[in-house]
Amino acid sequence: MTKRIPTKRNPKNQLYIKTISMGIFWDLLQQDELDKQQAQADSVEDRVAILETELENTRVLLRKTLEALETHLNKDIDGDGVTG
Ligand SMILES: [Ca+2]
Repeated sequence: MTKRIPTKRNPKNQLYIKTISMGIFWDLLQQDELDKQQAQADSVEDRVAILETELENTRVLLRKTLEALETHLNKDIDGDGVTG
């Protein structure tokens, strides 16, 4: 049995997390669409262009996820001195 770790919760924080979660959900849907395009792309140029878009989207999604996690835990995870 795992022990639950208490986290600092407040309504404002929860709303923020909910909003960020929806953004992340849409980002994942967009990623799925890019995956389909990637599977259908014929030329190397097309594939590279799709991969570049995917990389940028992944970076944005990683940043949003990290910010949401830092806000939720109220902790600076990436060491930039800022929480959230
Ligand atoms: Ca940080």
